[in-house]
Amino acid sequence: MKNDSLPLVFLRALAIVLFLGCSGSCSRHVAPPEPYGPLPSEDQLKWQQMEYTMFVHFGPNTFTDKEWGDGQEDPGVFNPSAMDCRQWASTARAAGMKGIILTAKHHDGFCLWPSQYGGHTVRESGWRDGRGDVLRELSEACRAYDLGFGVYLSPWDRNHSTYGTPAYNQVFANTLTEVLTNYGPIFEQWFDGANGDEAQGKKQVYDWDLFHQTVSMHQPHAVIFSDVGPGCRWVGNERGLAGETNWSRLNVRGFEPGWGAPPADSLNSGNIDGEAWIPAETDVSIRPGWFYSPHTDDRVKSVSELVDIYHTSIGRNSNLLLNVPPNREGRIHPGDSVRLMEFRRALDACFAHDLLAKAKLRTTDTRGGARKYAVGQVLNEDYHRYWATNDGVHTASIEITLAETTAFNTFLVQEYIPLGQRISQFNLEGWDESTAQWQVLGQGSTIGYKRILRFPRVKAQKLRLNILGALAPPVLNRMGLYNAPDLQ
Ligand code: FUL
Repeated sequence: MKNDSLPLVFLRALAIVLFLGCSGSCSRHVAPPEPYGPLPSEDQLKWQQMEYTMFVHFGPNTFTDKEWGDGQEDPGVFNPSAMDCRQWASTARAAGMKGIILTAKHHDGFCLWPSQYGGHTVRESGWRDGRGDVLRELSEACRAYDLGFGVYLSPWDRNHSTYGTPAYNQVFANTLTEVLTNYGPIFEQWFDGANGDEAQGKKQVYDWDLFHQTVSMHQPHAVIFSDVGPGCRWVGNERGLAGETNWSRLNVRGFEPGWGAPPADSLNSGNIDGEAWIPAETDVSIRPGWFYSPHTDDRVKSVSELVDIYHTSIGRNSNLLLNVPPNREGRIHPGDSVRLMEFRRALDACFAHDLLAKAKLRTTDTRGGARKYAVGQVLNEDYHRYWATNDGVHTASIEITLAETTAFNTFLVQEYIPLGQRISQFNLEGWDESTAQWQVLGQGSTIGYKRILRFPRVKAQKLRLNILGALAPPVLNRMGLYNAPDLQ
């Protein structure tokens, strides 16, 4: 055995002394902030982190130029000539989307899989000799491209003979079961509340409890979308606009999807005192209609419209579900896919280079003075590291000093929502050298999972984020600063 030399013994002793010293003060345990209000489940958090997904409206309406089929269409009209779900998936992937939600059954009742609970399906269409199954092809394509697969099933069914009778609820639950048990994991179950035939004398009282239980039983991780969640909620319009104030909490007691939905402004802005965590999802189409029509080939939204939608949805604490309807070949039209790639490039050009990478940050408050909650955590890529303030501190500032005077026009900030949504008012200021004053560049109310402020380009070296109001001590896990190039 080799003898330790004197300096080595000395160094070891020093290390032990330092370690013991540190375990007293350096690693002093400071408790994390108490959670505030209702919280996202793990599935809701994963869903929120997907941010951007593709909606696909496809079915007989694709071939008939209709938005709402009446269910009397000859199933033979459904006949895509060059069907290719892998093309949908590769397009979604290249566009930066994280999943695809398909209209497995729209209001016309036509099933895109050969359902045994009805006679109005791909089987009756003759497409692929009646042996086709769009759900099979798309679920496999999504797996191949590492995308989540979700389904929209309309409870409103203008074809099924039992619709309008109590028996229909079980038929719908059986139909759901078929979809939820045959195509692998479903990340989102999309329910619209339409009950359109009520006006025409067919009143269906939907058994929402049965529908939700069916989803929970077969796909416990699926996030359920509807006007009242429970997983995520409709944003209250189809124009791509989440509320400037947008709480991920909603009061749902006494409400139900469709006619009994919460008021549009609650859907749009959530409720500050909402009893359940039900974040907003913004669904909007890249074309004027939800279904493909050759008449809208030249009306695909422009890049600047799409960038605006990005900012009024993802930039306002909402997920974006962008509808891209396949054409009569069963493929995404080249005009739509080119536009999606241009949109992607515009987003990358904005967000690729974070100007805060080398910034110095200072704050008015750090929880327990602990490094674990230091303000530098907002530059850390680890989602679960965050800056937090002491209990009772509901207003605070973060001062940012850039390496040099820099031009920018976009600011991003994220609350650490596993601990709830807290901030109710904030602004961003820039230090104006010429007047030696702080100048307000942008302001907002809620932040939530993600908030992005856009403002006219300025040059500054110093900025200040002021949290002016919060329901509990603020907790931020991300900040970013960007200079988005002007769109052509
Ligand atoms: C609504 C439907 O009536 C529209 O046709 C479309 O599917 C939209 C996404 O949801 O409830």
